[in-house]
Amino acid sequence: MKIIRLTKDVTLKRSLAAGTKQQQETVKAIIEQVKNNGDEALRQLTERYDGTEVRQLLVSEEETAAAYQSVSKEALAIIREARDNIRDFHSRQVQQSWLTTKADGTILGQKVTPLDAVGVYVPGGRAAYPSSILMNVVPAQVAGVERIAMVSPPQKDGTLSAAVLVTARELGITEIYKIGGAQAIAALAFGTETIRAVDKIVGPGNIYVALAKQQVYGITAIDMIAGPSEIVVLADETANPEHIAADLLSQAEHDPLASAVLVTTCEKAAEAVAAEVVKQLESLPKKTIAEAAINGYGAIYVADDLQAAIDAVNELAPEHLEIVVSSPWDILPSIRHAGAIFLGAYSSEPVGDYFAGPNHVLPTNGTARFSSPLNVEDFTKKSSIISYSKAALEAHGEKIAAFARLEGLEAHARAVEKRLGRNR
Ligand code: HSO
Ligand code: ZN
Repeated sequence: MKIIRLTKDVTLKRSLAAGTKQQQETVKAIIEQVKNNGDEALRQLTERYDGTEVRQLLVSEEETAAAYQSVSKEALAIIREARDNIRDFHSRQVQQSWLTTKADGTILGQKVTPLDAVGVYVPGGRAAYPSSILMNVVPAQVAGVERIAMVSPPQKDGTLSAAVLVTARELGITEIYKIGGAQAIAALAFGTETIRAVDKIVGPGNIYVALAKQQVYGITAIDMIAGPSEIVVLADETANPEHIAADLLSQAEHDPLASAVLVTTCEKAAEAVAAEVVKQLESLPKKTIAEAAINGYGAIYVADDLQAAIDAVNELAPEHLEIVVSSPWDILPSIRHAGAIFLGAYSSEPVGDYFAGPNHVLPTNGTARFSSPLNVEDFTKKSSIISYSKAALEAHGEKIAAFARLEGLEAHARAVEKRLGRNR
């Protein structure tokens, strides 16, 4: 791993997948096809891109029940415990509607309403992470979303993976369609004969899914488009190099474009972690991916002091930040930009990926400067409540009418004045 002395103007690299013109065009054509031909287009596109014929798009009760045979009791218990932790954490995010009243009888407020219908995209193959299903579905359920439809591309034999079906069932999701790619996004956005349109689409996917989400945005809402995983570890001389290296590799194994960065005040720690990374890479099943990430966007920065290290972290605005220094809680107030912050020697990043409760769908690509983890609020919207009494309108109506005339909007002014007994 490159060891770099941190200077003021160091720019911390990151990656962003944009999609080629050709990919954009392909996605556009797929969306058109689904819009025009509905279910039939879905079947044709599934045959072309997933190499399988799917007559029945909706997963049957029997398929889900059968999936339980391939998931061990132990795995099921872990999924359930993680689900409960995630539910518990997210229930603290629920926002209440509120009303406030003034002496003149004015009532103002905010009404929180869950979205009616949400679509959750679950990628196929090895990236069909049960943990991501929990992270995308639980906040929607806690928000009170009534209809949650899941889509996932079928495997070559026309089925979905057992882990996906079981996780969905453990969440009480019964509306699952065997479709993926841009065509699934189009179906959720525009609806087909069998699939009703949703109000928001969430969940990770490949570049075609990301582009499709961008193209249907406005017809439906979408979540943020996730970039490759990122981890920054802020460490001093007290950190265990073996542990730090392992944590860096945990995100490196996600994607050759992932970024794994150590910012440290200790030169010796930098060297020890670099050596450990090389050593630990050797035995990793995903060595090729992790190695590409480490050599690509991986780096170790050595800072002159803790403040310089903190500045670098804020500059990076990482998806995940681990603070592994002697007093991590003292640093916390200085951290302004990070999706999830892990404090102390035992808060390894995967604790948050799977189990602790906070969401693992986090802002990437520096968007932690202005975005938050996926949360319950993402599945609600608000309506403002305004109720004026006669006394309130009489007290303030003239000013409102005057403001309207300031804007040259006479009809606005008259609407208010009519109620003040002034007819023009
Ligand atoms: N660390 C990933 C989420 C994940 N990890 C899923 C394991 N499974 C988000 O950057
Ligand atoms: Zn992860």
